[in-house]
Amino acid sequence: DARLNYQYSQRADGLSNPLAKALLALMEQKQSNLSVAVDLTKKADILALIEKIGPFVCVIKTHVDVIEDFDQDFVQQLTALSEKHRFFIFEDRKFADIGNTVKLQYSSGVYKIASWAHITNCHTVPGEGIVQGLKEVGLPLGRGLLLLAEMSSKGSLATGSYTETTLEWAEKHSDFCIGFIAGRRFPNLQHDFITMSPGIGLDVKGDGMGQQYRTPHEVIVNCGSDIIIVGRGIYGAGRDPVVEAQRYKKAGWDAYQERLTK
Ligand code: 5IU
Repeated sequence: DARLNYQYSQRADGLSNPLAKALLALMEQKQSNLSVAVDLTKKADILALIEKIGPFVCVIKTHVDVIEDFDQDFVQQLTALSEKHRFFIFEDRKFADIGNTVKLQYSSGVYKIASWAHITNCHTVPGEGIVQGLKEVGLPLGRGLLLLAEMSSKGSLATGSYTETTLEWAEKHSDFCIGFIAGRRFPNLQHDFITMSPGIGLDVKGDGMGQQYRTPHEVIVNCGSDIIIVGRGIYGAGRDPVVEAQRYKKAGWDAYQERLTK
């Protein structure tokens, strides 16, 4: 796959979605392929963490349904931080219902995800209608979707023909699907896509609940992924998030540089 030797910014031509192009350009500008998963439960803790690590990331990944004091003020502050530190917001919602229902879940309710999250994602278990439903809401707003082609957790059923069909739907909806959550780049696709990989850790191999960690070098150099997603490796107990964010940013960027010259 020749695109593995392209710079992120050079790959913008291969993706039609404007958000995807902007993300690739930003990664090159900030020299960051690091996304941080901020799985904390208090608004103030999340915002304080993002204020510290924002300069080092291209994407902040949220799970807003774990925030105890979620409100529209959180959304406003998060949006302000994304403009101040220049990162994109990815709500890891993992939609998993029929098209009509996910349209409502994406646009409405308490969270109104489509109104603030640049990127979200979905399972493909319900069939292609889930992509169609989310696209009706997200595309006019300039949003992008990631399909869960694989998961990092042990025993995941997203493999084989499930993964293959997921790739077909991404090709078919490449105006809205900007890429995949997966542990590796998928070769021989017609369009280019951004691959984002969770389950990244430099110090530990797992969490005792099925999570499996690999290093930035392994996923970016050996497996061709584009963005590393790191959670507890950065904000976990006893860690200095600024030190760790810089460490993972460097590990991810060094791996990308190594890939370019391979
Ligand atoms: N996440 C995974 N694996 C996946 C998908 C999402 O770990 O396959 I899709 C999420 C869960 C968590 C973050 O929000 O990515 C990883 O956090 P840790 O680095 O703390 O394990």
